[in-house]
Amino acid sequence: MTQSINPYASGEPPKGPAEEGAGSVVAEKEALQVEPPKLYRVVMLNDDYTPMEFVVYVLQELFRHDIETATQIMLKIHHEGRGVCGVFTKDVAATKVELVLAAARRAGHPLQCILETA
Ligand code: TYC
Repeated sequence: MTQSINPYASGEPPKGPAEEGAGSVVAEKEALQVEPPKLYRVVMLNDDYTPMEFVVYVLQELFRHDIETATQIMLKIHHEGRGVCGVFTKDVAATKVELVLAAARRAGHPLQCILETA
């Protein structure tokens, strides 16, 4: 006898509705309560030494802001002491902070950047 690869082809005649439920597990139609992921702000801090151009470059390259938005954010940080670069899930936000700090260190600038819960 040849074996069928169709798992539903048991060779038995199809079961009626009454027979079908017997002994089987029924998945309850319960709405799964999936919480939205927590979000984190990447906040950049002002200092007296990092060149404005470097901050604008970082905001463009690492946060994908266009040059106008990057310049506005940089000026806000410069005038107000801090500014939000973007809002992300935890891992993404932590990676962005690491990338900013690494780029600043490599370039010899004291630029600081922190994570905040959004
Ligand atoms: N205050 C810096 C300057 O005058 C510019 C600057 C802006 C530095 C934003 C850091 O996050 C910063 N060169």
